Amino acid sequence: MNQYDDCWLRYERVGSDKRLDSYQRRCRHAYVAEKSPECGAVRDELRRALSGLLGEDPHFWQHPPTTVDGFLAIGTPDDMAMIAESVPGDDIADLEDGGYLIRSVTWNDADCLVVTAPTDRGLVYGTFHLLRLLGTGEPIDDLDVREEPAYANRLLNQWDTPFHRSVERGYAGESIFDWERLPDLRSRYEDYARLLASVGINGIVLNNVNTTKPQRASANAAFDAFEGWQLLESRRLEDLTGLVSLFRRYGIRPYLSVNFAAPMLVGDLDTADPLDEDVREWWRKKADEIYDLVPDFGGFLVKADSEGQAGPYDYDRDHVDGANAIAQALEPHGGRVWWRAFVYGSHEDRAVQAYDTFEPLDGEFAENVTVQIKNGPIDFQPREPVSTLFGAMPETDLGLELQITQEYTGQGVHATYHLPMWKEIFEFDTHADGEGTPVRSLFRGDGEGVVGVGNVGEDYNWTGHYLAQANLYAFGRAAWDPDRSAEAITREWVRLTFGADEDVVDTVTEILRDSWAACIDYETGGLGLMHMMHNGEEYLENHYYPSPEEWPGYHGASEDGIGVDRTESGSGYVTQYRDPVAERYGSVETCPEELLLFFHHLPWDHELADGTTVVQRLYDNCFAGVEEVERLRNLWHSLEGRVDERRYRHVAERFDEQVAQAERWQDVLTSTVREYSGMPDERGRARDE
Ligand code: BDP
Repeated sequence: MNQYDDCWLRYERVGSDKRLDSYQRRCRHAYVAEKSPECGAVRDELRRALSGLLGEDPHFWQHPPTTVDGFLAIGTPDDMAMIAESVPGDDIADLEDGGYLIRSVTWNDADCLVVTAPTDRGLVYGTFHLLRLLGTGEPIDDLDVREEPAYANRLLNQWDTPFHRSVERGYAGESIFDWERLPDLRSRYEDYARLLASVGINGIVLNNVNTTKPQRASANAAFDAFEGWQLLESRRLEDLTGLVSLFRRYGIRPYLSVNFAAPMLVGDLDTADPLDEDVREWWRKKADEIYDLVPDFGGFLVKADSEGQAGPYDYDRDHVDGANAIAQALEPHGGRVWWRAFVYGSHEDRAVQAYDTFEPLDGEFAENVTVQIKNGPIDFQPREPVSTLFGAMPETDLGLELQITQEYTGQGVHATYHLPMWKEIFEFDTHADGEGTPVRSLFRGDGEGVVGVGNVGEDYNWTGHYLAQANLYAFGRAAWDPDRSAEAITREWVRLTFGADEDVVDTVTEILRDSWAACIDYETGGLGLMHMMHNGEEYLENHYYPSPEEWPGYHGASEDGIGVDRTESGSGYVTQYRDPVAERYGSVETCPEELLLFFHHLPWDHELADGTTVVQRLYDNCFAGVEEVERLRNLWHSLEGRVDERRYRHVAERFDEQVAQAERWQDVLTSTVREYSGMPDERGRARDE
């Protein structure tokens, strides 16, 4: 990685002399345990990082040095007596896997730092935490940090389309994985593992959830190229072993997306019926084969019965039958099935589907099945209400699926920061266990966790847009600790990425903070409408341009009003929430304005709390969204000369495109509103006024 493209792992020379002094004293000499692959990764990272931060290479010792003023010791208490003597074993004994402790200690009169953990993976996270402190100029002379992850599973779903070097919904160039050349490894794989581990991600699903060509016809070449099912072939599995051992060094377990019909596609059975004994046997043998090659394999991710992918419905079975048949094969090896709740069905209102399918199955899934649920009931829209399934399946392990990549939020062009959205989701009170059961309090079991659909590709800057790096960073940090404030996570990212200049930190933090709300305004009008993006044949333009006329069912606009009736007398979606949430959303008076038209179909002249009509608020929000993007662009312009030219230009050019695109949305949405309602913007701003 070069100095612009190493994201938040830049390790620039420490600016303050005072800090440099203390960092050098405690970190220039290092005594790191040797035994495991993870310890090798720790040493490599220290070598890279400390030479950058301190301006000199660290000196590694084979024993605790006695002739220096201070040193850094990294290992488990079993690895080294010095650590066992300086940190009482009880202090770390009950830390969760991945947890660690960083402490400033005096040992033999030397000023030391200890990074210790019960597991080697914890040492990797502890090291990255320490390097984050050095990278953000924090004091380290009096450290007593004790950290553990909130969720056991923090997974990245890489929607890589094997053998085609493409990434579904990837806006950062080709895929970084070159499957044809495996087992050859590229240095970029290791850098990717470093980026993921540095924010606490502990598992990666290496390929796209779409593993075969959809059964429905598609004129779109990109959709015809799904061959991910082949990764279960023996020769492909053998090729994987090098790649996964590289991720192993960073504590990251590998997973594969598999096709439900694999026994037919990869094997030679003539059915994939989950209750067929040959099918179950096929999965068992396949699992045995995988675990022989990859003992720490995490398991399978399955997309079944949606968008043309095979599933249990093909055999008149349900999702419990489907998931459990595969899970029984992984169970003896400690592997897990992540079974997606993204399922199609017969409902006219898609929002109703997931709950309707899965809630009745609660308690029937095998112990090693996790039901992976998208944050909202539709599909990664700029803003959705939280899925009704959260908190509704207490007897089932659940995973929360978030989208890091910006499929519906401006793709590789717009600066749209997803952390404020994720915070809203985490904080949402499901009332599952009475008041005070926020989404973030769920997923705490060993088989549960948080999953992000990735945004990394072959582009030199990894994420297509420099500011989109923040989404990857924030995903990992929030999945580690959903209680940490958005402000703190964001400022940390900006400091590590753009340096210590406080004006830059304040400005970029403000841009990121306000970017999501702007996107909601110009892409939806801010009252809960969604899914109005073009869905054409040009793959990359898919879900980018405005096209409300393609989606009458989602905006529900007619002469008499706008919005979709999801109340009890409408599609009934709202009744899937618990009270008082169902009551709050179900009544026009109490439904929050930002979701009003998601739940209700209202007359154009319906008055909102402040007396403004629905139609006028839509106009106002669409225009406000554009103004806001212009303000954010100006903020970025104020950084000219303070951010290096390369990154400054890149972001400035994208902002120009974003403003143009926001205007386009504003034009299309306001003229749609105007056409249906016949009511002009009372401030006379619409294009054809
Ligand atoms: C939709 C995407 C599509 C994915 C699908 C999924 O447009 O590319 O395959 O979700 O999550 O958002 O399976």
